[in-house]
Amino acid sequence: MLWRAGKHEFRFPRPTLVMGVLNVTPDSFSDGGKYFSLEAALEQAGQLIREGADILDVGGESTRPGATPVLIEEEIRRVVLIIRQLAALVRTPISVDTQKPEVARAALLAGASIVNDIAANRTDAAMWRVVAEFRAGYVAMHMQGTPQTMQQNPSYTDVVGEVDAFFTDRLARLEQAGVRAEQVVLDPGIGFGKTVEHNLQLLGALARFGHHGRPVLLGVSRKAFLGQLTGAADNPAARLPGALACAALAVRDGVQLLRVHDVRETVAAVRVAAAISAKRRE
Ligand code: HH2
Repeated sequence: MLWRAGKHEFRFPRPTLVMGVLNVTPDSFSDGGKYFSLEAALEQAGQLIREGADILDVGGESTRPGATPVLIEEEIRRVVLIIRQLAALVRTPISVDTQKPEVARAALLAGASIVNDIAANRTDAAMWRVVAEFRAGYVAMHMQGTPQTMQQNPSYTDVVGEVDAFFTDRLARLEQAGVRAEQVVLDPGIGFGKTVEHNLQLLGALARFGHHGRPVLLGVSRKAFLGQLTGAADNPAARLPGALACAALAVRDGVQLLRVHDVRETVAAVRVAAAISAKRRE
């Protein structure tokens, strides 16, 4: 399986790709404000790369439940400078975590190769035309509702079946908009319009999403459901052991990308899980 993302190409099977999160926001739920200045963001990017990140995911708008939306110009201002600098300094592929086609375009022009779209449940194709034009990689994430409404009353008849059907539908729509399947990565969107039970059902069914023939990305890092399961409810950083358990099981289930804040620890967990998976007997 091949994933094309601008000038980058990833061939699978290969070791799980670790996408390091670089939030240049004042209000992200887990690290808000820490990397808001250009200097701090560049320093953190270097750290993530040294720890083994394969991709850097730069985000200028928090997606936490109830977060305040950011204006286009402000989001562009937050992400473009850092992406331009990073693209000049490092070879690591850069992804932009945005819901806005205008921001995606500006980021791709600045040197990003991947658009990470938590709002792939969109109805209009403007974002997809940008992705098609730049031949960028595209992460199509499932979300029920919007970040403002998603946790109010998430409800599904069959969460796994509905997310799976969403992937089928998005691949078809993306193709209509000129985005090739080989550009696309699928993400079940853990915590985006989902209860703890929905998240667990999806995490238990990750292997099922492989039939689309596309890489699957998982983002569980520091998320609230881990706190609810382990009692680390008030401290996102204390959710790491839970996230590492998910990472190991995801590797076993064939997930190709992990989006994480704690790169060094995830790289180590992935390495052990992969070594065991390679010896598995069915
Ligand atoms: N989760 C978050 C943000 N972007 N993108 C994808 N594809 N998958 C995810 O699971 C995902 C994502 C939320 O985490 P974080 O970036 O730490 O927080 P915030 O949105 O508050 O900046």
